[in-house]
Amino acid sequence: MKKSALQAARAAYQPKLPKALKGSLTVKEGAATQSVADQEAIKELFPNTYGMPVLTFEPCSEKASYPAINVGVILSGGQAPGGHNVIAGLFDGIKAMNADCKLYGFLLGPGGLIDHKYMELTADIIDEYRNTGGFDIIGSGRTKLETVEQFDKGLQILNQLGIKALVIIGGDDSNTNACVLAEYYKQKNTGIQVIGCPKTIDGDLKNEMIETSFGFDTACKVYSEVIGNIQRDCNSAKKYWHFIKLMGRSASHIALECALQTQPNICIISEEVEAKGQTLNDIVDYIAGIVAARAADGNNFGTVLIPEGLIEFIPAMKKLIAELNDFLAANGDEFAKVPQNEQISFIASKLSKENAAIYTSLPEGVARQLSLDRDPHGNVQVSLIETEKLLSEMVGRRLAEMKKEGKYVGKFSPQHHFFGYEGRCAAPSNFDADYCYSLGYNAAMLIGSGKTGYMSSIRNTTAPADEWVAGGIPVTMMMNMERRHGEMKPVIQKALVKLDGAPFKHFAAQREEWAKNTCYVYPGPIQYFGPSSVCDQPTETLKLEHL
Ligand code: FBP
Repeated sequence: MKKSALQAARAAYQPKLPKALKGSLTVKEGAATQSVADQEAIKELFPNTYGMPVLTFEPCSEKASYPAINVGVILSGGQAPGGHNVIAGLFDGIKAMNADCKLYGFLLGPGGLIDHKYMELTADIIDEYRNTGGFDIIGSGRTKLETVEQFDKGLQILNQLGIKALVIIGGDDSNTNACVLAEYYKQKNTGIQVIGCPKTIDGDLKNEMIETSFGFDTACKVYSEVIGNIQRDCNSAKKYWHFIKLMGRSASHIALECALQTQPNICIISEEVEAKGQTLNDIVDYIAGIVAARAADGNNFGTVLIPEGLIEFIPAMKKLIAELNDFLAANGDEFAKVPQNEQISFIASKLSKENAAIYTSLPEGVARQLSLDRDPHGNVQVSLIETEKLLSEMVGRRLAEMKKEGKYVGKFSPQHHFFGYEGRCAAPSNFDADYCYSLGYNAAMLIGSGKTGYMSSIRNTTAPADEWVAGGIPVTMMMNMERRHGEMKPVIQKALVKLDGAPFKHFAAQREEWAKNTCYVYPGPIQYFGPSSVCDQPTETLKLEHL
């Protein structure tokens, strides 16, 4: 396969490891742990994996000997830069324990385990993928591993291949399911260990013990590069307002991080919208106010960052979507027979007065999206809603009203962008390359220490890699009970943007100035070679959280 010059040079990059993972190690066990909430309920559901201690690896001089075992690995959910390095680190880690260990990859996500689709990952294959973006080494998928039938099907192939440990690389849901699987395999005395690794560009799998999920660093740097480029274009022509939607299914970490890196005129944070109980009109008024103030200074241009999950955080929209979901689930067949040009009025006539008023105030395209695009569970696919267009259209209307009232003199020409897929498979930054390789190598050490139900954890990540702290966090420690599809379930708490956290506070303290003046920062592309001050910086979010 033809390689670019950068790919060829990057293949030779040796990711950095924390001190403890560079040679022989010993495990230090902390005190027994508790789940973050609902301790009794979680303990009852996880009698074999609850309360385990936090583990820290420390260097030691004694060389341990490990048996040759077979290990399986699964990539679960959305792609995130660095996944290949987790697998490379895992491979090198098990080979360092015993050269006869073997690694099997299950294909296209958890479905590969259930359907018995796999391949052996040999040194030649691994070498092709070191320090590359993407999940294409074995593919990924969104099948959820959650039923006993699936666990038993998985057990068949694990036994058949002699696999003694399974590493699941995924987000909060996949790691929750990894823990349920660990508990089940332990309870059945299968002798199979299950270890999780924290992945997602969304950055919402983090807590006291997991500082960041991998991929967030690279994805945000890619988006910030292009936002910076757009800002320079915008500041050169001075004629467009750019509405930029950024991925992040639920939490606004990506939008916030990109704002910290690029200093746009406006960045909406969904968590703040929800906390303040804002309506769509409040957001539109806020943006229109800034557009008008800049126009008064002669600046008819600017940038607006919008998190992908915004719609579901606007309390009134959330209620409308919930009523639409229920109505269409019960009356889908009847709705399908309504002619297209009557669909919007048909739905409006069936909604509560309050929701009908919001529904009919939406631009037609958005109202249509809300009623048509549903996922297999019958829910609106919020990521398909073009929030960037919805907002710019409503801001345009609001500015026209303001013009009539004499409150706005200017010209408003919007441009729209959605950045998501552009960053999910980028070549991992040095931070992600090192962090992922360490997470994978560390997962191998957790396996070698006989652990199950743990998440691979690398801490102290704002220090140089040599000083990173390697170890394991019991997954049950991060859990609480939440209602999912009408049932109470144990889940890892999703980390939303904290409004009292340092990254948001830093942003909030400066946003008025960024709105009025033009304070753009142009981060430029990720650098893989060069001075450490340019190549090895973690995200602003991590730096501010660990000041
Ligand atoms: P994960 O949580 O699985 O890592 O995926 C994150 C994400 O990239 C979101 O930002 C986005 O909303 C979603 O995946 C899109 O996924 P898909 O391409 O499968 O629709």
